[in-house]
Amino acid sequence: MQTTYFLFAGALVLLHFIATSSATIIVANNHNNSASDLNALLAFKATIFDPQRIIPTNWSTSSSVCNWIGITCNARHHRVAAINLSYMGIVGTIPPELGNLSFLVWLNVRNNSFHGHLPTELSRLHRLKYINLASNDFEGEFPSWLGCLSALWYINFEYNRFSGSLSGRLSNFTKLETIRLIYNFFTGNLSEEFSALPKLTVLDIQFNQLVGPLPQALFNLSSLQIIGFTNNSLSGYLPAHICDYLPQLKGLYLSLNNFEGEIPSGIGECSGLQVLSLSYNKFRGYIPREIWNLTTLTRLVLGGNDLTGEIPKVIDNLYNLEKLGMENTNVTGILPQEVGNLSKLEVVQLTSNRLRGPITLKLFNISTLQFISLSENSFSGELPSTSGVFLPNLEELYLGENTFTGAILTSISNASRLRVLDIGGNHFTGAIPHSLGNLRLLEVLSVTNNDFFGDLRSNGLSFITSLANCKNLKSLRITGNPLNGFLPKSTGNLSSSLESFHAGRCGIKSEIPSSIGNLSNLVELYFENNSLTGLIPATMKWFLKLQRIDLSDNQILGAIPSEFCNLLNLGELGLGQNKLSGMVPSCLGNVTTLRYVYLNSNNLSSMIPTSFWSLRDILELDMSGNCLTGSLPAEIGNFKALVYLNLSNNQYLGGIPSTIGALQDLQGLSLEHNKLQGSIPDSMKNMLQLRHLDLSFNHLEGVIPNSLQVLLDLQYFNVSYNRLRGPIPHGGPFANFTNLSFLSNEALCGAPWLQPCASIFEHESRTKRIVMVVLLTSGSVILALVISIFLIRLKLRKKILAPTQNLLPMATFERVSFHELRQITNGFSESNLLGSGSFGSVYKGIRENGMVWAIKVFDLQPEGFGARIHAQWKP
Ligand SMILES: *[C@@H]1O[C@H](CO)[C@@H](O)[C@H](O)[C@H]1NC(C)=O
Ligand SMILES: *[C@@H]1O[C@H](CO)[C@@H](O)[C@H](O)[C@H]1NC(C)=O
Ligand SMILES: *[C@@H]1O[C@H](CO)[C@@H](O)[C@H](O)[C@H]1NC(C)=O
Ligand SMILES: *[C@@H]1O[C@H](CO)[C@@H](O)[C@H](O)[C@H]1NC(C)=O
Ligand SMILES: *[C@@H]1O[C@H](CO)[C@@H](O)[C@H](O)[C@H]1NC(C)=O
Ligand SMILES: *[C@@H]1O[C@H](CO)[C@@H](O)[C@H](O)[C@H]1NC(C)=O
Ligand SMILES: *[C@@H]1O[C@H](CO)[C@@H](O)[C@H](O)[C@H]1NC(C)=O
Ligand SMILES: *[C@@H]1O[C@H](CO)[C@@H](O)[C@H](O)[C@H]1NC(C)=O
Ligand SMILES: *[C@@H]1O[C@H](CO)[C@@H](O)[C@H](O)[C@H]1NC(C)=O
Ligand SMILES: CC(=O)N[C@H]1CO[C@H](CO)[C@@H](O)[C@@H]1O
Repeated sequence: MQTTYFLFAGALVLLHFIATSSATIIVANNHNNSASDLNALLAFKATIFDPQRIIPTNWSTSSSVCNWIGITCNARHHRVAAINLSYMGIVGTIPPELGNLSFLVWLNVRNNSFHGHLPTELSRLHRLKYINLASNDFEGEFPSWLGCLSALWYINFEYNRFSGSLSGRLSNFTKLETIRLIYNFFTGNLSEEFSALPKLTVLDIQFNQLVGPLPQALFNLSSLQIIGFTNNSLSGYLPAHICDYLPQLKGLYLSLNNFEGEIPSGIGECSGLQVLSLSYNKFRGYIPREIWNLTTLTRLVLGGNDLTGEIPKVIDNLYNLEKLGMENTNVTGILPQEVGNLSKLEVVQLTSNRLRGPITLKLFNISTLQFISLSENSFSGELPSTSGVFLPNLEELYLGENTFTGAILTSISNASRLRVLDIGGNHFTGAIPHSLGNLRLLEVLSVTNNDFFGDLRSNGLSFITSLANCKNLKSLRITGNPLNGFLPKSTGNLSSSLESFHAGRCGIKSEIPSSIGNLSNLVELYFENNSLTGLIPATMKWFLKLQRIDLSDNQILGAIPSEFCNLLNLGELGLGQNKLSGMVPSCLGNVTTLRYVYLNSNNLSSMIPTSFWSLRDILELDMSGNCLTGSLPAEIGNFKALVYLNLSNNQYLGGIPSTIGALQDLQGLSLEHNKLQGSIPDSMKNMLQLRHLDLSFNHLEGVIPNSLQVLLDLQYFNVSYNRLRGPIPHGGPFANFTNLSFLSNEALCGAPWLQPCASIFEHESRTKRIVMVVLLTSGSVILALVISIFLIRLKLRKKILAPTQNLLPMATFERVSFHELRQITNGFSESNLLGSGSFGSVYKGIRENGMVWAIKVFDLQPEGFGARIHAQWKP
């Protein structure tokens, strides 16, 4: 970037400095003090670890410090004037003794591993003109004493870990020309900076964490050539007359901040501006017309703002332009053919705008172009027939997501440096030309979602053979074209560097050739939604880097090959909707990387091997629509990360294990159309993320646990066609479920469309309980005991015990139904539990009239019933 400015021949400048400083030494220093230089450098040597072992031997007291490597003395007085230890891989700190090098002019330790804080003793280096600490691990604040070093001309602290505020610290450098603080952690705002910097030329504080507006004083520093604040969090407006006092400005780098308002038209006064980089801010409004008069511009970078207007014909004023970056700016209109006059253009980035119309032939005549992206616009028409002919330097061409039509012209293969060709999401048609194979450097080819077509006779996939010439091909994407052909054997001759192969929805009607196993660097293979037949080739065992494979929705036969168990990077296995049969291979339990497994709608049979349930990190598992049998093992609770589980439409037997409640991230559970028995586990109340629960068409019995009312995210619930009984919960999500959720069960009750529950009330509780109700007034403990009801379901069934007279010290009775008690305690949920003891538990319930009740529930064995009551409640 701007580093090209001020690239002086370092050594020459150094000599110049040393020479000028030695001239002043004679006056300043009339006694020989080189002993202190030696001490200082020995102290420095002691803090340094030099992995190349140069300094420990070279910095020897047997020779003068002036002969030490990296040390330069001034000629007349043999005092240390310069230290240059750059690029030596040194680890160490700067010792305070270095402040004794009173004749030091030049300090360069660039690109080492120095760390720690800068000692304040360095403030004694009054002759220091140049300090370069770039690319180390220094930390601490920007030293306030640096302002005392009035001779400083150059400061470079970039790529360190300096932090804190710069406030008030960038002033009084009357000779400073360059300050580079890129890539540190400076924070705070700049409100008081920038006074007394009459010579400042380069101010570069890109990639820090500064906030607030740019201070006005900055725009008065008339020698400034470079202003760099890319990637901070600066905000506010740019001054209208931004350039009036910056006649020398060459580079304005303000991208990736929060600046707002309009881009000031005063920018047109910066007549020497070469780089204008304002992208990814919050600028709005029109692009000022004055910008198009900045004939010196080489880079115009405005992307990621919400700008209005069109790209004008006068863009060809900018005849020095090398980069035009206007992606995501919401500009409209057509791309004027004058763009084609910009004969130095290298990068045209216009992704994601509202540009339309055909693209001008002249764009394809700019031989300097390296990068073109017109993706995500509304460009249309056919590509000019000479596309590519005059683009010898083009490396990346993105035309995706437009409405281009016509064929890909063979002339494109003249763009012989092309590495990326992405024309996906258009209406290109015809055959995919074999001439693409001439693009020997091609790395990415995407033609997805077009109208390229073919048939079996011509084989629409035959171009694959020619792509064998592209030895660097990493990504081949042809998904979504009616190619209607077959995968040639030569598929295996594609570059072994191929990582990504997408050929879904292409109408492929063949087996997968076993030669595909040659593509040993594949990371993703997507062949979904074709008419693939035959077996999955065993050669896939060579895909040791494979992470995702999707062969779903084909007509693949045979067993799931155990070769998949070798693929220890596999995360996604999609084999659904095929004709696979046999067992799920038990070795699959070794592929612990699996996250997404879709084996649905095949003819898989037998049980899921137990080893499979050890895959603890699975997120989605769909084995629905097979002939799987056996019972759901308790280990299902191991799948703690599971978000989606579908085992519906199989032959599962037995109960739903209560461990299923451990799947606390599960959002979708489909177990419908099996032969599951037993009750719905109460533990399901812990599956708080659940949105979809389908248990229909099984043989489930018992009640719907009232505790499921806590599943507030539940949007779909279906327990139809089971043998459930008892009341349907009212609360939580159940308020929204209709009869369609509960069709055809044995004895459900309580919902508006069903019988009331009273008549079958005594059936409902399977636990044996006695319930006492204790009235609480707020703030007090138990004041009065008002025992209303005991509901006990004993072995002597169907008998509701009458309240036992001798247990009642006072007599204000109120009858409350068990149902209401359960409702006001949220089904005796844990959140309503006030306490529990040997006797049982006390729950809090709030009735409709606002009264708070404490409800005591005794855990009773039928035998001990009488005795326990007396023990507890004898007055
Ligand atoms: C400093 O040292 C580096 C690496 O040895 C060298 O490339 C560079 O020219 C030196 N600079 C000066 C000014 O001597
Ligand atoms: C130290 O290195 C310098 C420069 O390479 C060389 O001239 C000098 O002889 C070396 N001194 C010793 C003691 O190795
Ligand atoms: C200073 O002392 C050093 C060594 O002690 C000697 O080499 C040098 O010539 C002396 N310089 C002056 C100016 O006396
Ligand atoms: C050099 O610096 C150290 C530490 O800053 C100090 O103690 C010492 O007196 C100074 N002078 C000499 C001649 O070493
Ligand atoms: C800068 O110089 C002015 C005038 O000499 C002085 O008042 C001010 O304190 C100095 N600021 C700093 C930060 O040194
Ligand atoms: C651009 O420059 C031309 C020629 O110097 C001048 O006529 C025109 O007014 C300028 N346009 C703007 C917007 O400054
Ligand atoms: C683009 O501009 C149109 C009309 O000027 C406006 O309605 C739309 O919100 C803008 N889009 C964005 C993403 O700013
Ligand atoms: C899993 O891998 C281990 C060691 O790699 C092997 O011994 C074991 O048989 C494998 N398990 C299955 C089920 O294949
Ligand atoms: C019932 O459905 C409505 C509308 O879909 C929704 O806003 C509301 O939150 C739902 N209630 C419950 C308890 O899920
Ligand atoms: C330009 C240069 O040599 N940079 C090096 C700086 O040091 C790091 C290691 O700390 C190297 O990776 C860079 O190549």
